[in-house]
Amino acid sequence: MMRQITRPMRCFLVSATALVWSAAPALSAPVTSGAGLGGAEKPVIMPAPSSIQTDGATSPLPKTIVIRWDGKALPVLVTAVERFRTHLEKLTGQPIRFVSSSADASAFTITLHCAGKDGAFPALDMPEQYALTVSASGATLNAAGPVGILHGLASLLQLAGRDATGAVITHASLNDAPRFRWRGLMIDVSRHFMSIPTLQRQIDAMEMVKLNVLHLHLSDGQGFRVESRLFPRLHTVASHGAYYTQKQIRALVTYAAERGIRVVPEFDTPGHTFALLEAYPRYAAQAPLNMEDRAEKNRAALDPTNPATYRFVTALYGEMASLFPDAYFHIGGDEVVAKQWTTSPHIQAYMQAHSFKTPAEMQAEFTTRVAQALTRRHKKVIGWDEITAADIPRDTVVEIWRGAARTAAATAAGHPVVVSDGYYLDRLQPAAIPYAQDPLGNVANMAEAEAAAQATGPGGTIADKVTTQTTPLTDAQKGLVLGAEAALWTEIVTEEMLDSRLWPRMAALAERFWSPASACDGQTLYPRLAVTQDKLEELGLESSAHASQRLARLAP
Ligand code: CP6
Repeated sequence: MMRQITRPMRCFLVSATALVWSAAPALSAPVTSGAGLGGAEKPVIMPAPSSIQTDGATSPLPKTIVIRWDGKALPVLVTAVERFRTHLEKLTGQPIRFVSSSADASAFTITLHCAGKDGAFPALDMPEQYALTVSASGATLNAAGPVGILHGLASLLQLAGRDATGAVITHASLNDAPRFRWRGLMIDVSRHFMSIPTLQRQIDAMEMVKLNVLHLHLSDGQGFRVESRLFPRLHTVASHGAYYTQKQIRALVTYAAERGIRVVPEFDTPGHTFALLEAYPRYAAQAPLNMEDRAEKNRAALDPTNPATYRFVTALYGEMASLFPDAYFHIGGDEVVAKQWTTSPHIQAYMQAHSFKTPAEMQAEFTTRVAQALTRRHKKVIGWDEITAADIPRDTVVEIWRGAARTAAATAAGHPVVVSDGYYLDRLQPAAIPYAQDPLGNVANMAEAEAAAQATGPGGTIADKVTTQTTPLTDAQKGLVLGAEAALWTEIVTEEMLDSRLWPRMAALAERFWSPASACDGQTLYPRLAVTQDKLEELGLESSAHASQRLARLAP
């Protein structure tokens, strides 16, 4: 584990890596930062590509590199290549100039070939595969679409680095494509607001590890976070002063799109609506709102019997649906507290009049009506798994969070699903635990996960901590699993903590969601995460070094 150290503040991280190594003597395959160890070891690319051939040999990376466009240079790719250049400068520690041609026939040349053209925004069905070859004379990157080029550039960056001789690049040949089309990260910006630069840093890191969905949980009991022109009290009152303007949202969506990332907005109803009801109390199931008990912030719910509630929700969703261009719109639907409805006389009477036997049946009516309004606006609807407690339209996407058995049930009923069960990163657990959890419900590489997690301390084995699918999914059910999402709930996570709470564990999940199950190597997970974290920090993620600088400023 001898890497070139150019900045003294990195020493701590390297020694932490060394500690992981000494704690896991069974690990035998050396892991390097991708370049600079005399050509003997495998480079680290996270997530692991579907296939890679490399002998570990490296070439010096010159300061002037020829970029050759084999086909049209789409604007999104021109900006991506400029971003790649600045990243390359950071990772190699030398200035780099890109030129379009060179008199020197032996100049290092990167040839880019993008077969397809881009839609305006990334989408679930965009082609993402790419093929990348790096040799002494240069690199060739072929992709079916622009996002494939972005993924190829992310891999190419991880093949670059520096050693005692200077900037180097590792020779390799990759063929790569994602296992799942939906590879997300959900951030709760209601409980703790996250500023735009903080979200941009997450998007930058997501691009590096080939995640493609940023799901923003934009409303909950603690705050409504988007400017609304139709219902301005949502940002003037329900935000408690912390919200994104529509202009900021548009810019953020564009920022993400340039990096191949979709933004899926969530506006949680009919539960988790305390903040919204502070602004518009007339839609509350229980009036007046209980302002005394802080637990009430997770309980207050909309009144589903009031026609005005539907007019409000569908108009608000309409406004937000046109602000966010993604085809998918998340309506929440989680954790409705039944008592909010069952202890209200007029709601009880409504349930009886409509023969709703349970609150869930009444919620299904709410979900169906809201979903129909969104369908008219050409949106596909997604909600948390509670929405399947009673019959709802079959094409409603279900986000699973309460156990793999619900993946089986929802797909058996014909719903597409996104799995976030097992992937809650606000929970403090070692990366190996969520990493061992497969989106299809079974545990991949259990033996390896066990070995990698030996240092997880007391409290049983990995097998105790992950949920296993008792009945394997059929092929038809597997086909309905669009992908998976890590979730970061922020009741106890502040903006200052966000980067360190999410990363590098998020990179482990990015691999779980992208790589073939067979390419997920639990044995080398921790050292590979350390290498990846170093690079993410060099590219701008807030590091422990930033945190200690902040602390140093606070010192007397
Ligand atoms: N907030 C909302 C939450 C959670 C959910 N919805 C949550 C529940 C249990 C755990 C973690 C998060 N904090 N709106 C459930 C989807 Cl363990």
